[in-house]
Amino acid sequence: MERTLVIIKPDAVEKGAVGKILDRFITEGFRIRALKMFRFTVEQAREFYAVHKGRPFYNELVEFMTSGPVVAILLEGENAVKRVREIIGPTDSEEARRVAPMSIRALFGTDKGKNAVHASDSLESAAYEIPFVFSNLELC
Ligand code: RTP
Ligand code: MG
Repeated sequence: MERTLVIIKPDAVEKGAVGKILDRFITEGFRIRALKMFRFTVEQAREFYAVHKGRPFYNELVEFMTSGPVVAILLEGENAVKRVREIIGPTDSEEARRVAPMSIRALFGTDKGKNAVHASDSLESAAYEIPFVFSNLELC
């Protein structure tokens, strides 16, 4: 069993897509082990996405991720990291609509920046991101 972190980004929360996205992961067979809504501070978003420091889109990404509330979900399942990345689709929502039309980013994202969801891209990222967002007491 693997655990991975999904964050429903401000664009998808604003659109009212939280329920549909949660339902998709449950239907795909994952167990929800933790769940909460919060709003990142600029400092927290910079740290969460520290791996992208120096990239041209970094400031825009931090601005977007702090623009409204997000919903974080800790998912558990077999091969969860890879399977969740497949279910969310490519980073660019427009590309997702071409190559993976049933993916979450195809269905709920707008473009390369506003792409509805984040998901850990490796076990190593998940090990950084899960305790960043959830404390021990919040895990079920
Ligand atoms: P994420 O970390 O959010 O799950 O997304 P990802 O792995 O598919 O993509 P990554 O390369 O890690 O990029 C992180 C987020 O930065 C924004 N981005 N904007 N304007 C751009 O060229 C650009 N490139 C990336 C997206 O919000 C992306 O999800
Ligand atoms: Mg990433």
